[in-house]
Amino acid sequence: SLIASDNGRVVIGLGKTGLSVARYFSNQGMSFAVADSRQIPPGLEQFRREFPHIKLSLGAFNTEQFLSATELVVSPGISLAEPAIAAAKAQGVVISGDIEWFCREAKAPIVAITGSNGKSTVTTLVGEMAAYQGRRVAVGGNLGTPALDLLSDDVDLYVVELSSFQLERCDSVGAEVATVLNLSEDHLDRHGSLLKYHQAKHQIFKECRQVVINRDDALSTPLVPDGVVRWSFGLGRSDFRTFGIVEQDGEQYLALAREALLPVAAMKIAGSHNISNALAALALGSAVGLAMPAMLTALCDFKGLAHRCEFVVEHQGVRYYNDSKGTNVGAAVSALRGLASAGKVVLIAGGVGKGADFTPLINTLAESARAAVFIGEMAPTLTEMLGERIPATTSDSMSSAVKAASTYALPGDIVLLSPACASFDMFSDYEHRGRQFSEAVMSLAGGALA
Ligand code: UMA
Ligand code: ADP
Repeated sequence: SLIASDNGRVVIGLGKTGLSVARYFSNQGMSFAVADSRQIPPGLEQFRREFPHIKLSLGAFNTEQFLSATELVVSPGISLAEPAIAAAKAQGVVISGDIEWFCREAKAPIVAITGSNGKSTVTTLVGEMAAYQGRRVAVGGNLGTPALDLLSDDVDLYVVELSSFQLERCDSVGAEVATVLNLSEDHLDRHGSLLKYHQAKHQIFKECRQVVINRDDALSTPLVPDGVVRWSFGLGRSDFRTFGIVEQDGEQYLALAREALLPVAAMKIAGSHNISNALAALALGSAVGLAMPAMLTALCDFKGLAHRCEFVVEHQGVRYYNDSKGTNVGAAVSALRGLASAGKVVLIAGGVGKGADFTPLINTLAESARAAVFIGEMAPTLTEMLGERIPATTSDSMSSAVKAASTYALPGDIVLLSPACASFDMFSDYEHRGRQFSEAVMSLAGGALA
């Protein structure tokens, strides 16, 4: 019947992903319906314009609709534990996501990148490397353009950043090369445990032809058959098919095996985590046949992405850095460590904690920082955990946090926003949070943001 065919496939979520899935199904001439638990989802207006005749259900999910479907294509922002979805899954309804469909359809090789931190940086870098080489590359996924919107016959290489939520609902990626850059706690509120989060991330290796392993993080090592080609990177010395660091005349170089490739100082991105990101990008690029000169030129030119340890301004001898994308404990710890060699840090942190253990952050703060300013939901917990080990205070807005931080900072110090938390208790997203920080800093410094 007409109703049954409408209900055959239900696209759940009408954000960026839902819209891209709708476009894809519609281009394929496939029938589908769409559901979103919100009354006014972000993609609503555009959906009504592009697909006036497709059935759309808004508000509380309808369990009957999901139970009678053949497949639910679930957006990453929605948990599979959502009762109506879990019930359908238990009844044998197929669960998939946009990445499953993307991987089935993509004709060109895929570079698939996940990890707790550094995904966007490495994805962008590999994309730039491929572009310098003259490849027709498409870059997106969890970063930027949704994967299905990248599909085109003109593309000869896909570079996609994949989140744990996208991977958890993808059966088989089939990448040319796949990597889990690193693994530390994140999103435990959704995945329940580090093990589940680890399992979701490792889905990226399903049916891949080559892997890139981080020698400094055992949790990045995949269980894959012997025939799969292995590359690796790490901050130690390197060997055959491995990227690492060598020292020559007192200077550090990025290296392949024992061969120095590029002085670390020639790159514009700083911090040991970014050296690691550069090596990962070299390994991924090599796996898909990019030539060294193109890759090294891209590494030299890359200025880093906004909101990732981004330099804002120097005011009264204090340098201000915006690391608003530092949204988990591992990221904030590596930002703190990465900048510690350049000066004492006053850290602004806090927000939505996502069920993480903040002990590593508190210990790093107590060991090396000048002071801390805590914001958002996690502020009371962080204040209590830190105790009297270094000076700390709480602020209820970004502008007062920046003011407080500037009072603690001495000439030569660094004020760093690296929240270790999600932003949605006080801001619409990490970019909004980063912009508010930069604006507050600039008004403190007596200038306006360019
Ligand atoms: N939502 C509902 N009801 C619904 C559907 C969604 O309440 O029926 C809510 C979700 O709970 C969530 C929000 O809407 O809070 C967005 O969910 P979505 O799945 O519709 O999001 P999209 O707009 O499709 O964006 C998603 C990714 N978002 C998430 O995974 C939360 C984007 O990554 C990604 O860029 C985009 O697809 C294109 O691939 C963002 C992100 O924060 C940047 N990712 C997380 C991260 O990087 O840590 C994983
Ligand atoms: P993701 O896309 O995984 O969130 P980004 O490249 O956007 O990663 O970087 C987010 C933040 O994570 C950075 O601002 C920095 O604080 C931290 N970071 C980046 N690369 C690494 C890394 N290799 N290891 C640990 N932390 C990192």
